[in-house]
Amino acid sequence: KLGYPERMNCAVELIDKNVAEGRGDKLALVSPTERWTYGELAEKVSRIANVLVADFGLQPGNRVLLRFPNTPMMTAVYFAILKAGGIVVATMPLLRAKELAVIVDKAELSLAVCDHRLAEEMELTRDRTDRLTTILYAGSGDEGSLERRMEAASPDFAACDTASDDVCLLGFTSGTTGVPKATMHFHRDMLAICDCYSREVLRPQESDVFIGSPPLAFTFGLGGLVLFPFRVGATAILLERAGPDDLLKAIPEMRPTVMFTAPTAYRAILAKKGDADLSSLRKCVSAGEALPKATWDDWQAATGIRILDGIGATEMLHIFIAAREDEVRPGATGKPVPGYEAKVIGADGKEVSDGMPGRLAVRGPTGCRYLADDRQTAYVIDGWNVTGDTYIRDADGYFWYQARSDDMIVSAGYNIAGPEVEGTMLAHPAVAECGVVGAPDPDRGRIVKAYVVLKPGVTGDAALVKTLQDYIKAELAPYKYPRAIEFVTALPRTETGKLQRFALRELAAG
Ligand code: 3SK
Repeated sequence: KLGYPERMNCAVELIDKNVAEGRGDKLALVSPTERWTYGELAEKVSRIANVLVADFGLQPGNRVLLRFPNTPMMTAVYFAILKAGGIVVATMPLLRAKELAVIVDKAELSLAVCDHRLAEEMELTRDRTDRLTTILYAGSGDEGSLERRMEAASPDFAACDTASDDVCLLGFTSGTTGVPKATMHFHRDMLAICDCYSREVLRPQESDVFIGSPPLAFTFGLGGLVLFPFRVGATAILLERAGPDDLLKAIPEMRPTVMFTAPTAYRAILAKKGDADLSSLRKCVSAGEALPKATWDDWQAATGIRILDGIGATEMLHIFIAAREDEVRPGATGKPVPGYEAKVIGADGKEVSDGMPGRLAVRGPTGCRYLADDRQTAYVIDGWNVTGDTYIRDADGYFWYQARSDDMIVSAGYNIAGPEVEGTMLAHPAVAECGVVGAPDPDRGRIVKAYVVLKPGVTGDAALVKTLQDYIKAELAPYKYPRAIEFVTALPRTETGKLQRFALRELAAG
């Protein structure tokens, strides 16, 4: 039982409470150019809330578009909207006007707060939709900019008396299919992910310093880089650019202790690490995609750290299956996070036996509430969230990822999980990245096709194709080997780093 009060504003719980409990002088946010204590952050949040209400007429329940790279100012605006009872609609910084206009129309947004460096695409968005009437820019230094208005605003703001089940966040996901959906989350959900996944599995301390790559617009990043540290009064490092090279530079300099990133980044960091000092890290979390055992092993060999894998979804807000450090079973995602239940179901909706593959269904304190979307009834069935992932649960209760349910390849009657072939391929010394999909085939219906990015200096020729095929046949049941292998320079990925298998499938279909 999480037992949150009926009336509660998560901005008070996550920001003001730190000040009230004596952490006003403790560092909350660090970036390459800024260092804000909890006291400074709380004051900025209140000033911005005053600007939004007094200058822009923000009312409780109004939605606000947020366009920023990961910065302290983005965090302050985020919590200001929440403190004023508004609803945040944060978007990936790289989105284009065409994509933004879809979000603006779907969420019926009239007000945006935007980093001035993203102004060009923001203005193009305004040209595409009549809804968006007001854009407040931050960082421009102009007369009407957010910072100039903050100077004139009061540092005190009484938090809106929200209900704990008032919506505070609309999380947009285009998933791996490309058609955007908005998921609604409550004030209490923001705390629930801290008090379930973070408190029970990650177990951070006040002395921890968090770092990572996911954008705050992606709820993986929001939880890992803001909510989890703030819930325990820890410190978060925010990097606007957080690719492998940026992390490799920042970690030795800034000495973080907890890192959130995705499997691709772990592999890239290992490939480029050299003698970089990563010794400050004590916990590393991976999500966003299945973590192949080969990546887990390589990271442990290089750093001594046992990566905490997890599966989350924008629909669930954060991670719902994971394993504590002392319970990790490499290659398995883990067990349901305390507070959540999970099961594996067959096509008839009934639970399948342990060891059998089926669709993952999960329920807990957070869950899917799509905004005006027919797909709600397919996602939530009898109170269970059916996430679209195929899993096997073993006799010890560990959940083993197989594939996205639509990524299973049926070839000559065999069911083959593309990610299993990918994970095995990645353990080959010539392979840097790999994506496996079904390609149409007149005889077998589909064949397994692998798109492979090679490590620098390796030549992709017919001999290597044969070597890789023989290698897979030796490692996995031979019917799973990729009958077609194509060498490519990069794989198509979503902005959150997930492999876009639908794009590979289209490519494979010709
Ligand atoms: O979508 C995901 O992969 C995810 C993972 C962890 C936490 C949150 C999310 C949305």
